[in-house]
Amino acid sequence: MSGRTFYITTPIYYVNDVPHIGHAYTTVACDTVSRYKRLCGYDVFFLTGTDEHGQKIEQAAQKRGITPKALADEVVQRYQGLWNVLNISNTDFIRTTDEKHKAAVRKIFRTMRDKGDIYVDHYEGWYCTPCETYLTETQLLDGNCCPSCGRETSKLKEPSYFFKMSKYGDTLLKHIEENKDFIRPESRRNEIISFIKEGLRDLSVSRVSFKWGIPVPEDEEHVIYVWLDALTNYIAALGYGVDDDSNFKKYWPADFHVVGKDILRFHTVYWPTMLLSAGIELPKSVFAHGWWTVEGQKMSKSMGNAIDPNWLVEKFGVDAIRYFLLREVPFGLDGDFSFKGLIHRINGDLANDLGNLLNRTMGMVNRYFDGIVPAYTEKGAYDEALETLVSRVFDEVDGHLNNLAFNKALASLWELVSGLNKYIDDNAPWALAKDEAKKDALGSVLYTVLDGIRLVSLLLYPFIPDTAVKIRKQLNTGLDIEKADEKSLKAIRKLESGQKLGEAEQLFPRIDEKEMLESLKPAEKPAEKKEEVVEAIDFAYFSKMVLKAAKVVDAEKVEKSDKLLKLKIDLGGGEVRQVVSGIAKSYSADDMKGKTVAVVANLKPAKLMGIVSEAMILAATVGDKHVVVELPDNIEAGTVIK
Ligand code: ME8
Repeated sequence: MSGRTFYITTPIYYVNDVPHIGHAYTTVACDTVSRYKRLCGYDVFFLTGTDEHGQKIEQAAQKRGITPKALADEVVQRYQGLWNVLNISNTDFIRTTDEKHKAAVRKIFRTMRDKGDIYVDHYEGWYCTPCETYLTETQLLDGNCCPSCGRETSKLKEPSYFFKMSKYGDTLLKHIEENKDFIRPESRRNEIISFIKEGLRDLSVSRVSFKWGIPVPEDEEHVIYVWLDALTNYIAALGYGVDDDSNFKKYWPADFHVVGKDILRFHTVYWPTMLLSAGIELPKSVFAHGWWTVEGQKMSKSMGNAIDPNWLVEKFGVDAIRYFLLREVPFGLDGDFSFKGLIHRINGDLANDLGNLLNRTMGMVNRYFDGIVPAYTEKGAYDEALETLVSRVFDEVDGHLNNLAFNKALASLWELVSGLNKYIDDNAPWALAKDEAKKDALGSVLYTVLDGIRLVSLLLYPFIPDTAVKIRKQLNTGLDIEKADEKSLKAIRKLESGQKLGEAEQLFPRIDEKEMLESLKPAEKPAEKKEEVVEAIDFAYFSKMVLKAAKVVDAEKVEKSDKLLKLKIDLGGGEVRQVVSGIAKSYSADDMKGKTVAVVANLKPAKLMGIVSEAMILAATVGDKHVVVELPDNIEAGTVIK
């Protein structure tokens, strides 16, 4: 070990969602750099983990009727299982419910407070009582309505600790301007610079409106704000805040925090100002990668199109998925996951270019040398050009990987794959084989290609480790990939001669595109099953609900809302009530007039966009479409439904 260290992190993922290819992308990318750095002799610490506190998780657990910790314990296994399936070589997996994490959060909070950077004030925000969520002004719909339930929110004030983030704006700006690599890619850097230049505000860093979190030291009424909690994972995993902080001394500052563009601001404004306050060195680089869509659509739980990577791996193999994610788009840009694109990459790059190179070479060594690796005895006319290519490709891959330019690194590596295929064509071993006098030349050519394949396998290893190992098995080399080091990495003619090749095995069988696309028809594609646990209620509970037939006597659209209709309903016995209903995308006011509908008649009145609603019309909901529950016209208004 050279003593050089390398520390890389993924975000810690929320446990109120299940892993999809977006999460897999970041983690596979970090794994690739980690493996490459280890190959170069670095002592690597690669961290991933889960973010388990906060109101959203508390609510998700509540919905399932389990504790937040039980929910986290369950979802964490999905992440850990997936990282296993994807061959992720992380050094540690941190959970924000780990004791060492909590200790680190308490320590950083105390350090910031001791510095005089934390004070008590009031947090003011828009609060949706049914959803129990604070919302920012920009999240509100139609004035001050909640984006998830449509109900009116109210302005609430609660006591909160604040972090004097504003104090560090200038220092941070200077740091960003002086350290070009601190925020990457460049376009994102400019975005953050503008944001800071607008002036930083102090940050509310505690909440009293929910309980699931780390209590503020010495004031347990408050829990620490989730982002302060979560960001601290990067030093907590190294032992900051516990007795043995040798890893913190050894690996910090991080070489890369790799994140999606969605959470760049937290990592390049909140986190560094926290560190400045706590007197801790800043990370060297935060890299924000782009966003994946699936077949052109945003991935989301509610759309049910978040593809389960486990299923993808089962269907296409782990290395095809790893390769596709890293090859398809530049790391800082957005990308689209399509099955067509995936199949093209598999058939083109992996089966054709790489697979054929290995197959045809193994075939010729079997044919002309009984499968024994020949010796290199004669320099050929094309050898020097190939040597130059090898050297260039190794240098380029190194440069690209140090900049997280995975797609460029793979494009360079494929130049070597193509270069080796061309080397075979130029030397035409099949012609040399016809002349016994050219046996040495033939052996040297095939040796050079086999050794070239060994070199390719070294650079493939960080990206698609299983395939690299399979290739080495077929070469039957005793050289250990993991024992390579930077200096000898690109050394040529290291492959042994005289050993028998291993069994030939096709690396990536070609996929019949039409057949595969056919087999992926909707039923099978979006694999993420939604698990809804429905709580059983007893009859007494049900009978508290009063359901009645009602006649719609009048209806009009609510101005400035594309979702709401305001209706007057007759509930029999001369009782007419006003109802606001979110069905305007499916029904016009005229459609509704005269209908006999089913309503919940004893719901507490609520205001929607400032208009009082005194009952609720029942409807079947499919996406944002509604079909109201209609009753035959001869059912009288006010008839009870049981
Ligand atoms: O934000 N395309 O967790 P999270 C690309 N807990 N990457 C995607 C993606 C997509 N469509 N969807 C998700 C959190 N990601 C916080 C982080 S860190 C201290 C706390 C990846 O579960 C991407 O890396 O919402 C993104 O930043 C991350 O998942 C968000 O994961």
